[in-house]
Amino acid sequence: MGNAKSSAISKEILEDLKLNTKFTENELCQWYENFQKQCPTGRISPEEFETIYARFFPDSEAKTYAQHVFRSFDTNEDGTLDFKEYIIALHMTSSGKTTRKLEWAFSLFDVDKNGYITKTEVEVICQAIFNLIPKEDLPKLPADENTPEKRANKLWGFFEKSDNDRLAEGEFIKGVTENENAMRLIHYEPIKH
Ligand SMILES: [Ca+2]
Ligand SMILES: [Ca+2]
Repeated sequence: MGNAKSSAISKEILEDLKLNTKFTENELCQWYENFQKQCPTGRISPEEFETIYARFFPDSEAKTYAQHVFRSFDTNEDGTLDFKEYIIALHMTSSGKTTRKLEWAFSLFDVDKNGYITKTEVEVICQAIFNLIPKEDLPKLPADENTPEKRANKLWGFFEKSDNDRLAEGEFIKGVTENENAMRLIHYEPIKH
């Protein structure tokens, strides 16, 4: 679109985002302006997203995790993040309501987007989370969490499923809501020094 720079945020998107996030109209318009400056095409590519993400994790290998996060926010599956998807991402990773956050966490773990989480998918995401942990923090991890496999086993164990079972969204949300260790293990949390 030739007039991308001067175009304002569409009313439809604005209303939708006001409804689905706690951001104000002013904040959303400000972000839209910044978004258009930094991203004149109006779409964030996976590579751009990885670059943005890497800045938050200068001491780690954030690329695989960034790819999974990207996938989970690309809700229309067109391979890019538009403004709306980007704002929802921002909202989820900062101030989203708990249930919405857990719905997002479910979509992060549901790698093939079939509506269920398998143990293999838990292993894939645990590996990506593991890559975010700075090397010097690895020796500080509990003995039953100090490899991606152990972390995945421990997390999967909280859901009381056999290795070949699969986990629906409601079971996932219930499981992590009822168990603070499960809640902790689905995210990367920096070790407090
Ligand atoms: Ca998209
Ligand atoms: Ca799946």
